[in-house]
Amino acid sequence: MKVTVVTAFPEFLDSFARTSIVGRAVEKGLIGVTVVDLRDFAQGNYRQIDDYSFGGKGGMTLMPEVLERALRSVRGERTKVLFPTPAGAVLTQDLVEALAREEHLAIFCGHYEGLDERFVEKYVDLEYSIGDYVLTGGEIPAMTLIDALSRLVPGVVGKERSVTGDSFYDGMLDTPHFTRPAVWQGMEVPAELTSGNDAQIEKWRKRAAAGRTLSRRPDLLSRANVMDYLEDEVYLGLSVDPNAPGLAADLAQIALAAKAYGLARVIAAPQNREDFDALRARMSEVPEIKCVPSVSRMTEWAERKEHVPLLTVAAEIPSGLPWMEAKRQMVETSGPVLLLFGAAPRRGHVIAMRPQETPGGELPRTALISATLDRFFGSR
Ligand code: 6GU
Repeated sequence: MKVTVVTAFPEFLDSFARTSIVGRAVEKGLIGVTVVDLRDFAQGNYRQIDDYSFGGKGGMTLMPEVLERALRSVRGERTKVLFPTPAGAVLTQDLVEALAREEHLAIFCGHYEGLDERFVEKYVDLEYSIGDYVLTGGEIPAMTLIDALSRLVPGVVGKERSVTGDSFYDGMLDTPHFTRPAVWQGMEVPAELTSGNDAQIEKWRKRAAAGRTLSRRPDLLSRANVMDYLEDEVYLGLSVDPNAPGLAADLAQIALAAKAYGLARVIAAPQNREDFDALRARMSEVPEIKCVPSVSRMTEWAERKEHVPLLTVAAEIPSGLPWMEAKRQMVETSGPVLLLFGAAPRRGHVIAMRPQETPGGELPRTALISATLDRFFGSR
């Protein structure tokens, strides 16, 4: 991966490209960073690169012909041209990951009021912002992007774990970190972390990450895959009509989807207890699905397996919560989860979830269940 930064303040980036982790990555040839002085492409005695903005209040704008000459000198076959500006699309980890797949990025740093819009229109592929505040120029946003890109290049950051375990992995915030001493100014490191028990440590970290995300950045939750942040297994429950056409084939598909999203088991119960034998007979070809006589037996079965009370998220309840709120409550609560379609148990801890609406009419159940699983356990 190669990055070229075109700037009127090259010395600002020079030390950055030579320092710390990015500097080491450049030195090792893992990432190429070239800094180009925009003034080298200026003409005339004054080496002018900017001029007053038309209709502005005295602000300056970088001139299109200077920018174009710089671009001609740095542009390769597959160069993506970037312009950092507070008016751009906000830079997210997703966008960084997409840009990391590019061969060559050329970042044009604006100053003063920015770049002439005609240059932007003709040559810029992406305008990005690093947040909702205004900086004096694009150099810091250029360094921000290079830093974020460099840690995705294999070999730049030590252990793979420190990349994937970080904030925004699976869309959740990072867990808090502690080091020695175990007690500092009367404050103790959480006992779980010093326990030496790997399972307990992992559980604490996941809970801490989930708690932080819920309280600080609930907006991240809609896109996050929350599977790893739940304490126990997730079961998929279905209340079915044993006489429905195509039932065995549909349930076999649902079982595949459940497995793909990391759920523990699919359990089916007939709508009427008397139909249990009929259900069992029809489902004999789909052994991966557990059949039980009723929804309450379904919850009992899972609770006996998990040794703790179950949280049931009952989908398809018209008076229920929007899925996002159901997801939030699911992460907030601990214990195993039953995601139940078509019924709600009468006892236990139940979160009722509204049926998903689709604008063009109803989805077949197999598709609806896959779509729901993706909202909870899909990777971004
Ligand atoms: Cl990309 N540029 C400037 N000048 N200010 C910003 C920014 C970019 N992102 C946030 N503020």
